[in-house]
Amino acid sequence: MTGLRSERDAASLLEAVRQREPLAIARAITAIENRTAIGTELAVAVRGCGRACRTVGVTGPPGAGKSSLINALMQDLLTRYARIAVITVDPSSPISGGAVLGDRVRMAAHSANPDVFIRSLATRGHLGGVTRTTRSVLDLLGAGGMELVIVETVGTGQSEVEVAELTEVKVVVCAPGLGDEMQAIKAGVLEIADLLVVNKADLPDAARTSAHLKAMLHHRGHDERRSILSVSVVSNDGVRALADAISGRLNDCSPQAQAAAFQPASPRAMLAVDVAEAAAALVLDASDSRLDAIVEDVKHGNLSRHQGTRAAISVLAELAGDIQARSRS
Ligand SMILES: Nc1nc2c(ncn2[C@@H]2O[C@H](COP(=O)(O)OP(=O)(O)OP(=O)(O)O)[C@@H](O)[C@H]2O)c(=O)[nH]1
Ligand SMILES: [Mg+2]
Repeated sequence: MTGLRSERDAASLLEAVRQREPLAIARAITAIENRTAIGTELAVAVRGCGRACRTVGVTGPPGAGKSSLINALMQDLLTRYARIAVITVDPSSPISGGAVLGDRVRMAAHSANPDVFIRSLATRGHLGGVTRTTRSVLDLLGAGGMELVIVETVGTGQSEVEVAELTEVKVVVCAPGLGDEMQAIKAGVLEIADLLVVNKADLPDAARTSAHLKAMLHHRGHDERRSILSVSVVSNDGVRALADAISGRLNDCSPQAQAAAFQPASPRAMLAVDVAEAAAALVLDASDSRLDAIVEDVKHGNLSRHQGTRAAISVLAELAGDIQARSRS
């Protein structure tokens, strides 16, 4: 272990991340997820490092076969990218128990490979928090020397689109036999797709699913000739073609597009991220009896989390005023 004296020490943890130690990377991600003081410090220190790695988003309805597909693509992708990380983000559930276990099992074939890092993010489902945490984790993985990061998102809502926007190439996976799976591909998800995949092509209904998807593209005014890739993890058909398509898309990405994947949508969004980080640091570090009281009230249910947040913002505003007044005198 290089210089990892204590997991409490952000500088030594960052050094170990830069030495590509998997344990240090895992610990640093936990700190970022839990928004501890060290996590906040790390997030600031690695900001922008995500530009060092290429990024692919894999998204689609639950059970479409996203994890199985990533597992099947891995061997091929490892010939092109020396170190690969897979992170699973489930914005819809606070604790993604079953899905996480399933993903682990499906990617078990690669979990012993030192060049593959697999991690599920237990996002807390805060507004904007999913995106911010994922962005910081991508930065951290960049600092840890990953060449490719694959982000799997479960769910079909707006936060999924936001997470996908952090990646350069977006793959949308669907499959037959998911009931009303097309309904699950809500507006926005289809629009962001660079590559559309119908997985489980070995199932009899796969052709109908492809036709349905094509009709839906047409209905929404998309170029219906946009290719839909048919893949089966079971028979391995189309897996190589999908790996080629992903690498091809990544190679086509201009450096500007790559950098844009790491830019918040607007300067105001950037300010929002910075304010949230500064506020989080203050809440964690300030010794203030009013903040302590709010924490207790939320803990005991006297205030809802929302009310607690509003109350904390008022206290932070007063604290910020005090700091300003002191710097003026
Ligand atoms: N027949 C068939 N089954 C598949 C194929 N790919 C995956 N499956 C099965 O589909 C189920 C779901 O696969 P997952 O890889 O967990 O799907 P997922 O999209 O990652 O699921 P969540 O992470 O829970 O949203 C599993 O039982 C897989 O074995 C395929 O190509 N053909
Ligand atoms: Mg999965």
